[in-house]
Amino acid sequence: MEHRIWNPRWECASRDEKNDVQLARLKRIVEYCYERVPFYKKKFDEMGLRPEHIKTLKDVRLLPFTTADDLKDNYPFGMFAVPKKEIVRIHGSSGTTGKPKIVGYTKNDLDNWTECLARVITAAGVTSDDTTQISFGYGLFTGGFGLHYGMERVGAMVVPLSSGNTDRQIMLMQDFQSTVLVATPSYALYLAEAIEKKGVDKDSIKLRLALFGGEGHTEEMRAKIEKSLGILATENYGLSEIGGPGFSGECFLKKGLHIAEDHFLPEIIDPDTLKPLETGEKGELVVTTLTKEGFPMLRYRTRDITWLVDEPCGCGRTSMRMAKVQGRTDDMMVIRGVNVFPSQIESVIMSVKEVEPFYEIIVTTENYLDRIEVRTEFSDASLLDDYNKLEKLQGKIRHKLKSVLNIDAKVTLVTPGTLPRFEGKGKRVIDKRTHK
Ligand code: DLL
Repeated sequence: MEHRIWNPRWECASRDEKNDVQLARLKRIVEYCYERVPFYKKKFDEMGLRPEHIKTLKDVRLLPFTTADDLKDNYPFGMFAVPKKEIVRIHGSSGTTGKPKIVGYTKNDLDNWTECLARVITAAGVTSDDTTQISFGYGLFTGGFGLHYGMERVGAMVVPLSSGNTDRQIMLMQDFQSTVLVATPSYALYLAEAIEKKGVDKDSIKLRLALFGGEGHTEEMRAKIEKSLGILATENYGLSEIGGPGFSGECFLKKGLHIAEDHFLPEIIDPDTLKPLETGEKGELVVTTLTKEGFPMLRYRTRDITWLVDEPCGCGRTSMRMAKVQGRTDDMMVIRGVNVFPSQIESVIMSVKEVEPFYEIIVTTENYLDRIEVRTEFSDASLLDDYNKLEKLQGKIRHKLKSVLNIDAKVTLVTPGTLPRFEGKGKRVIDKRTHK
């Protein structure tokens, strides 16, 4: 198979070359923000900081952070750097409650965004021979439109199905002989299950690749979906605040997500002390956009936990990579003093062969203590008639959670098909605690 690099000029540039362009762009964007965004001007003035203080790349550390609250406070258009007239597209965060975080794109922003996606898409192995089914929601969510335009730029045939209506998705996937699926891993899992349940002839499905994004998933979960759909799945990452997907994506080697360093400057910080961490150290990803005109961001705190890898990849790209996101700082649950990420529970569940890859985590307070319940579906329906076996399996999972994560969880096994399935991003943690 041919493995193309969309833009070798930038994706294979030397570290020096990249640092030079990053520094020039950093200086320019800092000045631009200072002049055009009152929020930044005020912050700089309060700190006694002037754009000319930025002399090296490390000086990015002098800049103030930007947080989700800053976006909220300036809702909807307060942080735009150009008049509304120059904005040609709006997108926003996918949260379902409260006001969305709104971001705007100029014509150039859309062009750069599409370029970044063309890189991610090509790195995943998509070519102009592919037919791609886009099962991300189209709308304020950046996933649908972002991947859509990127696919078109690469020359793939786009089937813009959006999410939901699973039977129809399967029918059209067969009729159009789709070769690529773009979806959240949760939706891909749902689709895979539906294909299985309907008894669809596997030979009538021509999928070979999937591009997952919009949420994390464990390697174990990825392996299950890959096996069930008979595909290779790569993942890509981004967030609305920095423009959506296109920030980073895996190549077919799946050894970290390649970052578009000519458009973004990544940093890792300690989320508690806010101190910068070195390449390879795990912490919170912070991103400065280097080329955005409509909605530039200086040191945006993503809340996503990862680390950076600065070594050339076997695919030929030299880009800085980020490790698969380990979780969000705000997803971490402290259960009776033990830090637990939902992804760790997912790993344990995925390693138990007698259960389905569906689960739910319910956290409550009982007598002032945190209590965690993990619900998952047993695979073998005949277990319903055998209480002893069911109890034994429950005990086995409970023991595994205890030995791997050191948490004492209640494990509830439920009938196959009863836990929620998701058409977009999954929501598997229900935290009912009064004090978190
Ligand atoms: O989810 C952008 C996107 C769409 C990325 C499609 C990739 C593909 P938001 O709705 O603003 O934007 O949500 C951003 O989703 O901070 C992460 O916590 C999470 N996220 C996105 N991609 C990944 C990933 C889009 N590959 C938030 N792994 C981010 C883990 C991810 N988490």
